[in-house]
Amino acid sequence: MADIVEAKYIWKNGEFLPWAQATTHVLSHALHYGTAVFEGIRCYETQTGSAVFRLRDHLKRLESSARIINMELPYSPEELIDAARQTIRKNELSSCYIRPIAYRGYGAVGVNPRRAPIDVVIAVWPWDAYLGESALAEGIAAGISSWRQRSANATPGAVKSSASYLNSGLANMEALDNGYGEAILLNELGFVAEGSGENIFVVRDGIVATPPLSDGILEGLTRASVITIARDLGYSVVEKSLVRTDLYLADEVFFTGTAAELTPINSVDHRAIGKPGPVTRALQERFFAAATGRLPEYAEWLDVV
Ligand code: PPE
Repeated sequence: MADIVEAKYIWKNGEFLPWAQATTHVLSHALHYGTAVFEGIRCYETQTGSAVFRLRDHLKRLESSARIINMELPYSPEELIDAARQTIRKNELSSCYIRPIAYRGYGAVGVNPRRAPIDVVIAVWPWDAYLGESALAEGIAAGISSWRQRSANATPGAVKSSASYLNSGLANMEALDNGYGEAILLNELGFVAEGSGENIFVVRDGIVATPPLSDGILEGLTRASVITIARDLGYSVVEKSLVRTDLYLADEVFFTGTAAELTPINSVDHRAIGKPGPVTRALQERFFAAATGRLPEYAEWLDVV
C-alpha cells in the first residue's frame, strides 16, 4: 500500500506506539483546517555512530512555527531532542528521516483551533534520495510553476505548516505532469521564492546567490548550512531577490533541503544549465562531508544519537 518504508515505533505524546497503532481520529482539527506544524530532519551514519544534523535548530524552528500559529507546544525543545534520539534508538536505525509534527487533534470542530487539543508525534523512517536516484549526481529538470508562492500575509513561508503544503503540492503535481522533476515557485511580486520542498541557489560568475527570507521563503537549515560552507570555501554569497531570467542565465542552479540535500538543477523551463558545475559539486561534497561527521569544523551541527 504505502510507498513509505515503515519503522517499528512512533513516539506520541510521551509514549511509544507500535507503528500501525499511531493513528488519529478522522475529525482531528488539523485534518480539516491544516493546523499542524512539522519538521523534517535527517540522521546520518558517521564514523562515531549515528548523528542528527542540526537537531536543535530544527526543533527551534518547530517552536517558531508553533508560535506564529498561536500553538503552545506541551514539550520543550530539550524534551523533544531527547524524544527524537530515543525514537531513533528504539527503531534501531543508523540513518533515517525524522518527522516531528505538532497538530490540533480531536475534540472540537469549527475554524477556531484553540478549542482542539495539541498532539505531538515523532516518526522516523529510512528515506533515500528525495528527487530520484540520479538526482544528486546528475541533477534534475525544474520548471517554473504557474502557481505562485503563498503570500507572506496569508500562509507565511516562515511557518512550516501542513496548510502550506497544499500550495507546494499543486506546484509539484503540475511540474511532474509537465515532465519536470520539481517546481520552482515565484512569489506574488514575481521574484523567485523556492521549490515545492527546497530552497534554491544560483551561481553566476563565481558568485553564489539565493533569495532573501523577506521574499517569503522557509528559513531552510540546509540553506543556512550551505551559505556557511560556501563562505568558508571563499565564495561570495549574496541574499538578493532573483527574477526568472536569473535562473536561465545562471552558470549553475541547485536546490537545498533536508530531504533533497543538495540537488543540482540541470535545466530550468527547458533552458539547459548543464551538468552539475564546479561550485555545486564542491558545495555538495562539503555538505555531505559535514553531515556525515567528516569535517571537525562543523561538528557542532551534529547531535550524536
Ligand atoms: N522550502 C520548503 C518549502 C521546504 O519544504 C523545505 C524542506 C525547505 C525549503 C528546506 O528547508 P530545510 O529542510 O530546513 O533545509 N522540505 C522538507 C519536506 C519535504 C517533504 O516532502 O516532506 C524536507 O526537506 O524535509
